Amino acid sequence: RKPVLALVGATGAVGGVMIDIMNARRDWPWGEVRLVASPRSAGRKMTVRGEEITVRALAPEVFDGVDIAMFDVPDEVSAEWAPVAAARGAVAVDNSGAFRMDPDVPLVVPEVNPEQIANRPRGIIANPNCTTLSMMAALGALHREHGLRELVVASYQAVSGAGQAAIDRLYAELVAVAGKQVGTRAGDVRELLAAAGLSAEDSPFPAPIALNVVPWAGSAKGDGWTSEELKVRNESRKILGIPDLKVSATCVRVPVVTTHALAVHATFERPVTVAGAREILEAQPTVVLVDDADGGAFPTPADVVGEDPTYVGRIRQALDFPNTLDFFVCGDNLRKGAALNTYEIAEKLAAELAG
Ligand code: 2RA
Repeated sequence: RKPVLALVGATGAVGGVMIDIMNARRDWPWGEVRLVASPRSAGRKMTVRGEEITVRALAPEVFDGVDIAMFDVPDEVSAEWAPVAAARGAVAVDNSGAFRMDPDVPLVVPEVNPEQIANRPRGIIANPNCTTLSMMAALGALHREHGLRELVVASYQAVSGAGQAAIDRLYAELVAVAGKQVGTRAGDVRELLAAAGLSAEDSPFPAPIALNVVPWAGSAKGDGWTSEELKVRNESRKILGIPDLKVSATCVRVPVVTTHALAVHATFERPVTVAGAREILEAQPTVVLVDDADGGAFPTPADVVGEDPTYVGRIRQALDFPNTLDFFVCGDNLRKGAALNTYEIAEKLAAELAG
């Protein structure tokens, strides 16, 4: 029989992108798709590949007969329910942060460490955080050839990574500043937001996000670090299989709705050339190279929204560091950064079941 796939969190933002991805997929290995959400959203009807499916409420029995259950839900929901799905015989592919650093849960990027899919004693596979994921296809390919030793990263993260409230806030702030001559005087963006009734206390961001950048993403983790910065460090080490990789990240929120960008400073065991890096990245099917800076060609988030591959450009050999490349990478945080990578893992599991 063909495998049964469940999508938990079907009515959420990433769930919606997941359904778009499923609708566009050429190969379709599934015998049945079940859509699952909180009891509040249960009963809604959603269309997957022309078939209207009624969303079921999350409960243990929805996993009976399910082979693969994809979770696009908050950490605490995954922490409770992914083990329930696994206990009922499904492999849970989880896009939350609940299991990523569990030594008994592989953290998988299919084009980097697909062999880890088989190593799942808890019946759970984790999907990386979108910030880390955005650079993994490129870094994994370069690491295979040159041996990555150190990684220094600055992120430029889209607000959709912080959820719908963050998207709504950016739109509201943009309306408040639209058409105004601001930015010449300290404090005037804050004054305009206050005048529009947008109080700082109600914002998901610790500073204005319109006409600004905010060097803070995620939650405080001590000694000045944020959760996003520590995820970049811990997850990069685990995915690439380099436990002692030296990593330092600064995660910044920018007024972009979708697509994370990262400035990457990657140091390898051996000297690397730009030409050599281009050859490696051109051979990596899930990377698109847009790299003719002198001709004005480089990736920007606006060009990458809705795209499956990650885009790389501005590749430079760092002038004072012979073993180091600098480059800029953009990845749609809701697609490869979340739904797509999860679905690609599910597809690999379906192929495994088909033998
Ligand atoms: C963010 N990486 O951008 C997170 C989303 N998981 O906030």
